[in-house]
Amino acid sequence: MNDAPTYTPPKVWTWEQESGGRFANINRPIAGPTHDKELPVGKHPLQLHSLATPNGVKVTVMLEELLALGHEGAEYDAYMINIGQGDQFGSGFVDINPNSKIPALLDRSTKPKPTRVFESAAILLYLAEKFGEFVPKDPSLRAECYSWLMWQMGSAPYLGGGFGHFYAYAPEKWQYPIDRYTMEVKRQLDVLDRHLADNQYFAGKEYTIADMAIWPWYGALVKGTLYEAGEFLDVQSYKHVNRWTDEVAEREPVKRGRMVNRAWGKPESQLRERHDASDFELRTQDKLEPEETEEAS
Ligand SMILES: N[C@@H](CCC(=O)N[C@@H](CS)C(=O)NCC(=O)O)C(=O)O
Repeated sequence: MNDAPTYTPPKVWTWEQESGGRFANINRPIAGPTHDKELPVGKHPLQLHSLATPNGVKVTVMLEELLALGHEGAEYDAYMINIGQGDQFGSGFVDINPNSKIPALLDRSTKPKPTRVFESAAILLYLAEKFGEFVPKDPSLRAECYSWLMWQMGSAPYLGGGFGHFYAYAPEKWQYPIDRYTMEVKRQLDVLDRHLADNQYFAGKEYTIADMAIWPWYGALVKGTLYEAGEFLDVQSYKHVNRWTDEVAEREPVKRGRMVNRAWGKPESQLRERHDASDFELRTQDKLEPEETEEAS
């Protein structure tokens, strides 16, 4: 056990100071907008307001997968919400997601009024239903797909809010929460590994929205790109998760989807706003700001 000082909670908690650690500046105990800001509106029916974090990537991969299948109605404008600067608390964004978190989608094609969708799994299900894709037709396989989709939504907060927070973002390293969440995340990886030992994808032979939801989180984790925790978690030992991660990563729509609303990494991997399929060729950051790219290299 560690010897961190213990804390006696007061009778009633009050918000007196930032709790410390990375991202502390965007944490608040109240909801609602902090400032007035309209959202931009593009030319397509689907308007995505997001960022290329794992939750954001789920949706851009789905949209690129739908477009790759020829669904023209899935064309979309993707605008960037900079969560580090508090864009998620602007009034226009809060109107489409009262929970102030990316991703959020506005479908302007619906009558009599546009449809807002927030929570990444709700967006995946909305798009799957709208276009009739990426959810198995067979009821048992569909149940399997939904089960893994909801598994991801329930499990990732332990990975991000628990393990990631205490291992990478908290102001100090405390053994108790790191042990607690490392144990849980390794258990989760073992759950995935055992399932993928006997299944190509989460719902069997068919690639579905369950894979799209799990891949940006657990795929990044086993490749060591999340929280720089690859060695600590011994991610290479989860062989089947690694096999599946590599297979999904090879898909062209996945390669495109992960670039959208990305504002970090190699300039050629960043398509900060997407309005057209040609943007992947013409509007990545190396093309928009070639001088910055030269300085960075
Ligand atoms: N359950 C939500 C989680 C969304 C979420 O946590 N988004 C993060 C980025 S990955 C965010 O917007 N954070 C900003 C904040 O907490 O203020 C979903 O799956 O859509």
